[in-house]
Amino acid sequence: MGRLVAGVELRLVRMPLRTPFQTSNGVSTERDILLLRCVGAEGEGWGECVAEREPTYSSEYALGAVDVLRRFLVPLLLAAQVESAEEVAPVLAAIVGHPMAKAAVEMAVLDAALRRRGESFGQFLGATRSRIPAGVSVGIQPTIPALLEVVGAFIDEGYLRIKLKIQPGWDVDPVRAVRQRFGDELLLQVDANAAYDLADAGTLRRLDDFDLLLIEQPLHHDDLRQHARLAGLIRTPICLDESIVSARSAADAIALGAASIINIKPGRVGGYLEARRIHDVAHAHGVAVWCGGMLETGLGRRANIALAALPGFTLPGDTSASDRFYSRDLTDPVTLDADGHVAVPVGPGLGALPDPDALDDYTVETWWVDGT
Ligand code: OSB
Ligand code: MG
Repeated sequence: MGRLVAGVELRLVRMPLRTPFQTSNGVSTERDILLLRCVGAEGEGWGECVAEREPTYSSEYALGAVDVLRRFLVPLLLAAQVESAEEVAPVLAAIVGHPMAKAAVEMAVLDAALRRRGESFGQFLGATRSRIPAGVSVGIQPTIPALLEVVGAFIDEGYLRIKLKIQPGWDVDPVRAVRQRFGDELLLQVDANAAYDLADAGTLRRLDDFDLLLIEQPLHHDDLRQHARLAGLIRTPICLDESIVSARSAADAIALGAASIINIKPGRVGGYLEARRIHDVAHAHGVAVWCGGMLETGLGRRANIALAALPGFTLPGDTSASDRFYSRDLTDPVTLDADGHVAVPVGPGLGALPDPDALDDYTVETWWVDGT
């Protein structure tokens, strides 16, 4: 067999969002996404780096990922002549940090390896379902009436769980309004993106009245101990996102009582293999997990859906359809079925490729890194 990876193409794409997406970190109107295509003797594989344009959700950002990939990670990958995705993380471990950049490399190698042997992401990861329930993440809106309209439209489309972004000043009132309008049966949760302090426990406790599934990342990334304290002060289960960067930190968070639920984002934890290990650790401890999102294209979206079909993913994830964010995706769109589920892809690898025209239209810049 020829080499799995002979060269790597990096491609920065810029995709307009259908509507602005606002979180406690700021508002975005377009998404910059770095794609990584590894090219080998018998085919190619695609990876998607979830780093955003600016380092507001994590310390990584798209052009920073380009730099560390070109300078360090891709040369290491090419020199190692890997033949499987399992070899990637050990090869890249010499470089500290940069999990999103590393995850994109591993994803591309995994896609190439799986396409070569005709296996899907879902088969490889251990998916046990052919479709999964879809949730949707709803940004901070200008007014409560606007929020009710947006949430109502998502419910009409079939979404089975609503997540509201919150921040100080946009928390108790919007949550109450959504609960009142859409009823007690609605699966509802909130995400603070680290916008609160332990001193805000009084405000956060007021959310206990609304029977939320969970509150996601109320406090700072590094505040594991304080999340554990907060868990003793409020009834709403605490779910961690930003704080969980590896299977090790997941084990720590569980042991400390800082999280009773975990949001798994493969990019944040260095890839799909580490994501599966977090699933396994959490599952063994009876901690529920769900699959988060980072406004992925149809590539990363499909990989996330495959992961979310593992047995420990017992809560609906941010695994929405392509048209949640994009009028025109890079790939065939991911769609919702009649009862609010998305299908686990079945084709080899990711089960889809970018459409060359869409790719052309969205590309801002490309770089080629080869082994010579
Ligand atoms: O905290 O989950 C988050 C988007 C970008 C950065 C962080 C987050 C999010 C989302 C959107 O909530 C999830 C999605 O639907 O892709
Ligand atoms: Mg989050």
